[in-house]
Amino acid sequence: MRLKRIDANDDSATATWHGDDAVPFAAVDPFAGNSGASLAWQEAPNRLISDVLALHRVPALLAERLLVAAEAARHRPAAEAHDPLRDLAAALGDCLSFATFSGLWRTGSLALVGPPGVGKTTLAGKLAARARSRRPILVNTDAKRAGATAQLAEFSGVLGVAIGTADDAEALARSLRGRRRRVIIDTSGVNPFDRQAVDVLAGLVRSARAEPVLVLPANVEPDEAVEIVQAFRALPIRRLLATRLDIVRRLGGPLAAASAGDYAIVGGSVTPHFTYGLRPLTPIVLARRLLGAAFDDKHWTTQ
Ligand SMILES: Nc1nc2c(ncn2[C@@H]2O[C@H](COP(=O)(O)OP(=O)(O)OP(=O)(O)O)[C@@H](O)[C@H]2O)c(=O)[nH]1
Ligand SMILES: [Mg+2]
Repeated sequence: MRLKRIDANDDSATATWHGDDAVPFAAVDPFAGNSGASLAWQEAPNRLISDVLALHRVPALLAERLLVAAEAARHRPAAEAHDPLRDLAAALGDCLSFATFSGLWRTGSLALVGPPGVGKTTLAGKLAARARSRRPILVNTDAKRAGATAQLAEFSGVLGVAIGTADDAEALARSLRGRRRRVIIDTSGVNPFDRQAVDVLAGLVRSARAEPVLVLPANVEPDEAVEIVQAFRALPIRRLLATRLDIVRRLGGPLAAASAGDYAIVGGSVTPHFTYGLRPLTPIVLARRLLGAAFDDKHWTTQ
């Protein structure tokens, strides 16, 4: 399979041109003839990466840094010729930070924080399921909201984990005192632009001595993602988890957030199920995903 770049002036392009919304690539069968203006990416590797980053709506400054790093990777002595995947992975590794799922437990307690409805509770279930033999306790900080406790209680029944509730910082600190087990605090979604709500959340996380991990949906709009990161500055967030990777093609939002907050990208969720479907996002996985979306529209599966 080759990559075909669809050009505004290219009448023979098979896909429709929608102005700014154009999909800049189409995969073409190498045996189907050379009717269109295929991009010979071997001769223009940076053009390929630059177009792929544009497809994902990666903010201009970050895209520029990635391109410079990819160019440098290409000229490393050991680099193989014509390997945009490795070049992009190297660039991602140079320009962004990455962390593992196991590293999330450094402080023993995690607090999943983020805007409402982004998948925090579902992720709490997945993380608990992943911990297997060292099952953490799930703590809900949203006991007042109808459905919130019920949702966590369902997870707790299926996963066999203990749950607790704590509505404020003091109750949370009290309920965690003396605990040796890992704890996942499922915080209630806050409007990032409500300063007071963010401050209350910061107090809650501080009192629990938990590490706040930002949860964002993979389809968050890049500029919006940067503003959310800025709005959450009151919290010492160092890591990022993405949700809805199964229903999203463009990843500019999470990349913009990771870059703006200097967060380490850990991984993400690829299904609404709460018992499975976590995937690590390493530089090579991310590069494959970025290029894959441009090459052949493949979505991640839950397998
Ligand atoms: N397709 C898909 N859906 C997801 C994923 N993660 C969560 N969801 C769905 O997103 C919706 C919201 O998920 P929750 O986990 O309740 O989100 P939340 O952040 O806890 O929401 P609040 O507590 O209201 O702030 C649910 O319908 C989930 O099934 C995912 O990775 N992929
Ligand atoms: Mg929730």
